[in-house]
Amino acid sequence: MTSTQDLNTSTTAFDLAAYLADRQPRVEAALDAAIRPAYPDTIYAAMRYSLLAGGKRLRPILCLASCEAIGGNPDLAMPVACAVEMVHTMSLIHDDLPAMDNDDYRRGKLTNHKVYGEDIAILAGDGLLAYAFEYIAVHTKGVSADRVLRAVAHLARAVGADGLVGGQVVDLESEGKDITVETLTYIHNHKTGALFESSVVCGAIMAGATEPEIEKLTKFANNIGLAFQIIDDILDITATQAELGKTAGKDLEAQKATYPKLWGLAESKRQADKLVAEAKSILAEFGDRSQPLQALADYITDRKN
Ligand code: GRG
Repeated sequence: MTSTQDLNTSTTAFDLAAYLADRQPRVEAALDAAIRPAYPDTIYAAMRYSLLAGGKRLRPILCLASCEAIGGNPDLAMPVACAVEMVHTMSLIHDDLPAMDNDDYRRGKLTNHKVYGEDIAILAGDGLLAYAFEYIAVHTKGVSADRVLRAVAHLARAVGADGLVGGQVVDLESEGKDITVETLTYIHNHKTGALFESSVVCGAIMAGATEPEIEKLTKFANNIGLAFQIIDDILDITATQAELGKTAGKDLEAQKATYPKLWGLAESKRQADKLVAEAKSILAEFGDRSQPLQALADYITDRKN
């Protein structure tokens, strides 16, 4: 078996920049092809506006990397990878609405409701959410129906009251209150972690992962999901609007509980690094095929936006 030390060394050798330079345009092209302009023009334009506005494409790339980690051809996972990005994008559109976080900028551009109005922005989110599931069901090829069904169920759970929706509700109810670290972690495990988990697990399901493999990848994804959010809280304080592509300092302004508020900046970074180190060690037995996932885990704590 490959030791964690060996994997750490080989991760350093892995060229993440080259990997991303290959994967990001592939994901962009697949998303562009997934939703074409159509009638009614406004709704398709609004859906495409946010879906194709850039973004790191971290969730779909994790999905493809997870499929590879199990030995699958990443093409098998492209429809579910696109679906995950559609769900993520719709959650950003709804999160930015005046009734939620009320943001003017996202991905370096005006938010969906600022361009198309609140009514169309709500419907653009709804349209993306519904289409995400249709897209998996109709466009996944070369994967058995039971695997497709399992991925659909996993992603649906991540979206609902036990996932993003539940996390958002507790977040809204916690604004302006002193909350415990347990409540903050609940919010982020659901608002952010659930979709990371589904991205990784659904990619692995496409490749026919075994139950023990799915269990390990779930733990890996939960760790990197939480680390991602801790870094997000740090960047909200330390990065500029130009770097983030969205308003900086929003958490302080909205009196939101954050990890830096509870732990301070240095301890928050230490906790994120610890979660990523643990995540990488979980993948030790997956060998070299997990190099992209390992490097993506490192990227989560090293990123600047
Ligand atoms: C899912 C039905 C349904 C409704 C949405 C609004 C809402 C319920 C949930 C909020 C979810 C949310 C916006 C969580 C924050 C996640 C997060 C850290 C986003 C930033 O992700 P990045 O940095 O963004 O990966 P890019 O733009 O790079 O994709």
